[in-house]
Amino acid sequence: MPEIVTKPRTKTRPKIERPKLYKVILLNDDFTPREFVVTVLKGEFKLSEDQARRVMITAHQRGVCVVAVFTRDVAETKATRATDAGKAKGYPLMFTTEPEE
Ligand code: TYC
Repeated sequence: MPEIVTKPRTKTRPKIERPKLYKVILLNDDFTPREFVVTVLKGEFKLSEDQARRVMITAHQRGVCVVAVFTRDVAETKATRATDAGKAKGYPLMFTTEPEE
């Protein structure tokens, strides 16, 4: 049987930077129906009924609420799609993004 000779790894792996993360933030307004906000949070951000209600109520009471955190592209795409879902119904519902510290 031929011997299997493995040489120790000498190459160093290049360090991979962790991508910066972005928060998607829900803003309160006086017009969008609560149920519609909950529906958008479940559909676009895959929140459970319970999570969606808590996020909606927090934004309603405090003015804003962090919905979730993603890489920049995903955060911006979801914020735009969720804002557009409100716009399509004539609501001023608004999602923004901001980088994490
Ligand atoms: N404030 C809205 C109302 O009373 C409900 C609402 C909650 C709208 C959260 C937006 O981000 C929001 N109908």
